[in-house]
Amino acid sequence: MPDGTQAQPAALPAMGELKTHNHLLGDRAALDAAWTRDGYWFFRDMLDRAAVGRLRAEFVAELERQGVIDPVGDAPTEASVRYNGASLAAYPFRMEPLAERQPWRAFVAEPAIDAFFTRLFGEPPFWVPVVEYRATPPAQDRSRARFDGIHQDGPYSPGIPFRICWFPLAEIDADTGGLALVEGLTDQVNRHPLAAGSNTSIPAQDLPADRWRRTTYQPGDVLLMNLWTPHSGLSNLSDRFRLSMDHRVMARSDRCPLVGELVAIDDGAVTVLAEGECVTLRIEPDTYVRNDVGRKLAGAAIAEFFRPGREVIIAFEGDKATVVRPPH
Ligand SMILES: O=C(O)CCC(=O)C(=O)O
Ligand SMILES: [Fe+2]
Repeated sequence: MPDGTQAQPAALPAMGELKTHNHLLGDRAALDAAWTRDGYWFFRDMLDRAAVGRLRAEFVAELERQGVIDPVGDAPTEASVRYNGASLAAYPFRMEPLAERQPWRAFVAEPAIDAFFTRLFGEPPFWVPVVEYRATPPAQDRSRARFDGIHQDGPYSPGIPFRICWFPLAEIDADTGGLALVEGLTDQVNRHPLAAGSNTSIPAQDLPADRWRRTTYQPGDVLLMNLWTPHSGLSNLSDRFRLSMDHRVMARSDRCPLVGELVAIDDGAVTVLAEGECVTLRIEPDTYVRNDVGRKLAGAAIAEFFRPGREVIIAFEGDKATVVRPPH
């Protein structure tokens, strides 16, 4: 390195534009082919903007409560929700107060939203209650790499074949960051280097530099991603909040996990009350019983972490649980 220069974060690869898949809606075979070829479906401006606006209003109200934006009153928030510079020392970076209110439930129950996904799948959707509410303020450290962490979602939830469903809630342009993905890498392989048995971020240089895609996202757009598609959030270099929600969706007739209230658990079995029915499944040593940060639990640690009454998500084969995880 020449004298006097500082280590710079690796430059962001050039970003191509996402394809749109709007024209494939209603054509099952073409949708499936695009899913395996491209690794995503991007639907531009197909969601009801008023419904998306009602969800955004919940985010905006929370940002006002946190004191990090000025009250918006009647001003439109579709394009911009500006950060007012207040301290972020106590800012809930994972929007915990919002997560507790579970606004996703009202959102997916909106008739227009439900109708879109029912049309997409040709049957009603099943929403896996794994949801992240993101209201990302401008990056404090503007010199760090723009990739938040390149990953695939598949290796973190083996056995639950959901589709990631990423909703921009206000405009997200190149400065605001948003989501970037690698197109056409859908082989079912874990691309994460392992360190001490755990997945670590995928290095950008392990991926083809000319396949990165993003777009200027608008409320009303939705991006669904294959579990094997490498992707990353990009840091926010704008002066406003980056607002998005990511959720996980399946078709009703897919192999959906059980979602319900934990009745009992130990290292040999789990009983859950789901849709009015009590179901007991075996837990074996290779059952991925995981905590909220993805660590596999065994023995007494299982009953210590999972308390009866809490919500659990369980994937299974026959009478054996393959994954037991909390929603968050
Ligand atoms: O929104 C982000 O920054 C990342 C989202 C993501 O990784 C996902 O939806 O799976
Ligand atoms: Fe992800």
